[in-house]
Amino acid sequence: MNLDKEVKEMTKVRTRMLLPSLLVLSCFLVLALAAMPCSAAEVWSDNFDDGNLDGWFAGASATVVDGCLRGAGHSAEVLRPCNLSCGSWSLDVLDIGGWKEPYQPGLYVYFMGSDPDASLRTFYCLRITQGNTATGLKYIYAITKMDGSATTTLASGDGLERADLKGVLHHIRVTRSPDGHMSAYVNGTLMVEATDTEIASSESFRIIIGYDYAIDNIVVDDTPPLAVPLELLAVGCGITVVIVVIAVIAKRR
Ligand SMILES: [Ca+2]
Repeated sequence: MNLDKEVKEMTKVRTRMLLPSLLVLSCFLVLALAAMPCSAAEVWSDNFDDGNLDGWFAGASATVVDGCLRGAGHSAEVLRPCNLSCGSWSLDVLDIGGWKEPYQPGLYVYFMGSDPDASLRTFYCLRITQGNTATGLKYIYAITKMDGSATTTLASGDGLERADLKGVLHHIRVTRSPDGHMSAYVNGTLMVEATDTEIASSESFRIIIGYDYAIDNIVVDDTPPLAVPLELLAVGCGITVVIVVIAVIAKRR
């Protein structure tokens, strides 16, 4: 047996020895991927295209205009029963202007909250306000908590600096995982995240909006957010495919 042949034979033997563990590893990866939630489970949604606020408890200044929820006064409040504590809350928000009008309250999305009549008030809220920068304007996103006695800011993050906020469309998605990790994405970009488990249950979904905003396409979904980022999932899939291909080639030799 010449040296070349010997090296080839040794490589073959080594690959064969490694095969069982590679196959077990790939099986684990495939099973892990299969266990990931992949189908959306909508709990409720409203696109306001029916022109009304049926299903909501709405303040007098809340209204529907052109298929969107609007606040006719300085601020409007809408609320509906919702017991979701893990999953996602999505909505589209169009900034329709009125920037720097007096009494502008921003936009508060209380994605988890106690019954408004409860003696002990609790909530987690995505608070969107506006701020000045050296050359323009920006949105400021914060996740806040009311634990029954005081409101605290768990985390906050700044949005992009812009010359003007009027006409900006945000697709907002807030997620909360079973371990209390909350993330707020704006047009797919993570803006703010925090982990808190003090409030474990919810009875209501509530929004307070100023007249600057038009809200549409609210979707509440109980699919737990992915514990593993999509990028890592893609890498996992890639590794599995490579391992399977190596296994097949080695077996055929
Ligand atoms: Ca609509």
